[in-house]
Amino acid sequence: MDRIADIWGQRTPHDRGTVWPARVDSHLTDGIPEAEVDRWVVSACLLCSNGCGCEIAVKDGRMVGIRGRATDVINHGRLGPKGLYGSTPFASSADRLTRPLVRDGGQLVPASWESAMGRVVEVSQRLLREKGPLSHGFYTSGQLFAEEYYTLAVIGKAGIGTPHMDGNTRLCTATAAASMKESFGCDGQPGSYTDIDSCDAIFLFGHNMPETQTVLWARILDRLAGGQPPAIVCVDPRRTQVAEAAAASGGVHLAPRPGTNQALMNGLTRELIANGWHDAAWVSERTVGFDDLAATVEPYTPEQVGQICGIDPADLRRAAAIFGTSERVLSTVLQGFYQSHQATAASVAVNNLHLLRGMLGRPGAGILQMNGQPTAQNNRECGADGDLPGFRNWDNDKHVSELARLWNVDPLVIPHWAPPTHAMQMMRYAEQGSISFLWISATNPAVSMPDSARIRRILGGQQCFVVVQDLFLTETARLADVVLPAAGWGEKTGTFTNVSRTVHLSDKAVDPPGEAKSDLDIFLLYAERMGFTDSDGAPLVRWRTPEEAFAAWQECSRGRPVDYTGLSYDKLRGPTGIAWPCNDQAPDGTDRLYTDPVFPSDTDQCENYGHDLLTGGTVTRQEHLAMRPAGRAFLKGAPYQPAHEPVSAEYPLLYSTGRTVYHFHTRTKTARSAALQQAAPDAWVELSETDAAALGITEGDQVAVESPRGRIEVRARIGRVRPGAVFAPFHYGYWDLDAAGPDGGPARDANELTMTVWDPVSKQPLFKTAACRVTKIGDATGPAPAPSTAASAPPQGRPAPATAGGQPTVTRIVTPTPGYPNDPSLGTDSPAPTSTVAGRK
Ligand SMILES: Nc1nc2c(c(=O)[nH]1)N[C@H]1C(S)=C(S)[C@@H](COP(=O)(O)OP(=O)(O)OC[C@H]3O[C@@H](n4cnc5c(=O)[nH]c(N)nc54)[C@H](O)[C@@H]3O)O[C@H]1N2
Ligand SMILES: Nc1nc2c(c(=O)[nH]1)N[C@H]1C(S)=C(S)[C@@H](COP(=O)(O)OP(=O)(O)OC[C@H]3O[C@@H](n4cnc5c(=O)[nH]c(N)nc54)[C@H](O)[C@@H]3O)O[C@H]1N2
Ligand code: SF4
Ligand SMILES: [Mo]
Repeated sequence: MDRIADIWGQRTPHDRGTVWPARVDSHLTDGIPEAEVDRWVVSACLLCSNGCGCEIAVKDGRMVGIRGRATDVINHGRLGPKGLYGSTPFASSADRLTRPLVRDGGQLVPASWESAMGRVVEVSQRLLREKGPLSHGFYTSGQLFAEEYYTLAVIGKAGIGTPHMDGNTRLCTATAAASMKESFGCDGQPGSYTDIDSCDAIFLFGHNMPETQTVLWARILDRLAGGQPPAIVCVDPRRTQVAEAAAASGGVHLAPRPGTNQALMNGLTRELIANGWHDAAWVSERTVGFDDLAATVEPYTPEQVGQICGIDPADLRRAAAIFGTSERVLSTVLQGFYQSHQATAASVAVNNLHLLRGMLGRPGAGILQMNGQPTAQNNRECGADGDLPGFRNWDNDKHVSELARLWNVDPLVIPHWAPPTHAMQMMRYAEQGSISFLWISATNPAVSMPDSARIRRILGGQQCFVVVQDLFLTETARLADVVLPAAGWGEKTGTFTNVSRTVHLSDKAVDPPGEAKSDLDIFLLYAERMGFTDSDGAPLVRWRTPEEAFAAWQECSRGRPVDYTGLSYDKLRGPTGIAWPCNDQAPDGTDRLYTDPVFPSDTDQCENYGHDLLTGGTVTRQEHLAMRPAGRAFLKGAPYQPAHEPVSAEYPLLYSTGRTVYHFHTRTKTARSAALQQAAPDAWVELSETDAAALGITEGDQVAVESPRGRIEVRARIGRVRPGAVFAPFHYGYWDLDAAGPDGGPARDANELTMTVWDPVSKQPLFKTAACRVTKIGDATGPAPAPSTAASAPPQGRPAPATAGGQPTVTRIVTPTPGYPNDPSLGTDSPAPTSTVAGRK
């Protein structure tokens, strides 16, 4: 099979309430036959948050391919195009970083570890002496392993004592975490992928799952092809494959103007209440805040919402009826909400819909506040995103003392006098030079942060010493003072956790190139050279290996909702990943949370006390106590407000950005796979037919897209975005175009145009709302370089250039060995029969 052309692969239909059949996808590079593979090494795919269980093929000390694990609860053997074609080629790429680099006379020159780390430690110690801990900032990732985040968190919080630590998870799933903290008291995914197997309706809120979690979408496609298929409801301003499935399944496509989600959500909530579809008894027993929510949404009649969002009121009514009357509804939420205006309020509104109907904690009734990056969840758990490890509350002295005891340090060392500094604020401090030491690991902010020209100025300036730890000399690494070469996936061991709390182990398969070291070893080296100690003068960081780091993290998680104590590396080498909490009470893990349903909302248990969703104002401990949560969930609302940058005569179009199926972020891995790179070789912008006609633009024309912050020049795709809006992929920086970019030819990075604004609660920057104009600057020489297989395809009925060219992959439909968690004979697909009590019907 060519899995570039056939993104989701062969259908294996399954009926409502049955187990998703297994299908094993594999791909070996250069046509190597399976018999010639030396070893298969247990792992999970690291190219999105789906976390597909897999094995890495090793031959002659090289990673040469990948195959899915039939017995894994997440993917039942399947892999998507990125996993198949994009997982391994990066490793043997000729331009891997193999030695540290230091800046000398303006140039980055190779150096030994001794001298590179020596320089980092020298600057770090000097600044600690002269300016104290607040001079230090750490900006990390959603792509390292749990062991690495936990080590970094301990170094930052107990070694240095700085609150300036965050991850690119701020750009990614800070709102997922925030929405769960606001509604349930704590981060932790309520639902499970198994909910797909038994639901009657699936709502996808701002989530282009067919391109961004292709294997999860295959699970939905298989339900749609089986008996009693679910209705699909799509909330997205583009006609994505989700929207097409909505039309085909008797569901609805709501295409709101970008930036108006909150009005739409208020309309859905009002309809639910007005029609009496909520479960009044459950709501009064299990939640706090109904009356305020009902009053907040009252003005949002379908007609009013239709006006604000530019949708048909009848469609809103129909979507609400599907939510209100289906027996089991599953919702997923992602960047169309998290990166759009009023992000936390709109995502909390999805939780509200479920709470109003008591629609969680039982099979098919689930919420998936999605993640994007493969290990975003671990960063949130381990606290390298600024939060305290183990979902502890920085504002609760009891939680801080627990950590101080665990680490044997003075509680006063652990920063907890104010909320942790979020990434955008850290960049501001670095701009001003108050942060004068910034350590960036496994992220490429010169391309991926909003208003990227400003970010490049900050990182390239003299006011801040910048360390970058990466696999490649990225756009960001080029601006650094010291570059540290890291080992990547398959070259180191560690664990990570997917959207549905499922933990996988990824074993080391091959050695990293040259002198590259694992991120864990780099952090440990820094800790050792800095001489961090605990209160008794013993080394603060006492672990040396990934497994020892995992054990330390397990101890930290003990007794918290995110309990890892029942896991071990050996257990994780077994047939499948395992979902937390996993402990003495739930030794096989937990498929679904809140089956009882008791929420971690009590004042001394919760991860924070909550916020006003409109302003971001914090709820105090006293106010929280006064609400007497007693294990109940919170219903919280907010009125709709227009987005920050309205359209104008000068900038008449709404600008939004996002992804294509074939690339991962700034393409450091996927552009090094020939199949993926050829499928989407260059940037483009999608325009509606209406706007294109008005602007005199035809398919493939060269256009300038401009906002008050910048300009890009790309090809126009006459596409499937709603009139009045445009969509640009953000994957295309400059690393492979030395002559282009800010110093040379025209820019093409979507973030030249995005703005420095963030959600008041989650502090997630908004990549999906800004104003822009589009002008034709050159004639087409052919169609735009946009894939025609997914949402960037031309409108229906228009000719579509074929996107194809993947090397052959192999697919086998298999029956897993009896007894495995996804053995059809077990009837349900649950890794944790002991802890998935059916709960309330
Ligand atoms: N192929 C691929 N897969 C990936 C990734 C990748 O880079 N490439 N990255 C991973 C990561 S880190 C993430 S975070 C996820 C992201 O996954 P998604 O959130 O699914 O991807 P996006 O394309 O960012 O945005 C989703 C949709 O939001 C819509 N949208 C834009 N503005 C609005 C709005 O105001 N309201 C609504 N309702 N919708 C809007 C867009 O039209 C788009 O289709 O994907 C993960 N998977
Ligand atoms: N306009 C716009 N901008 C966006 C978004 C959007 O939708 N629109 N989405 C945002 C989102 S959701 C995300 S997640 C971010 C992603 O943005 P980035 O985090 O910048 O994306 P990546 O390109 O994945 O960068 C990861 C880097 O880590 C390196 N790396 C990979 N593995 C390892 C490892 O094991 N160790 C080390 N040290 N390095 C490693 C890679 O080479 C790469 O340079 O972009 C955000 N920016
Ligand atoms: S769905 Fe995500 S985790 Fe699974 S193979 Fe594709 S990129 Fe990898
Ligand atoms: Mo993300």
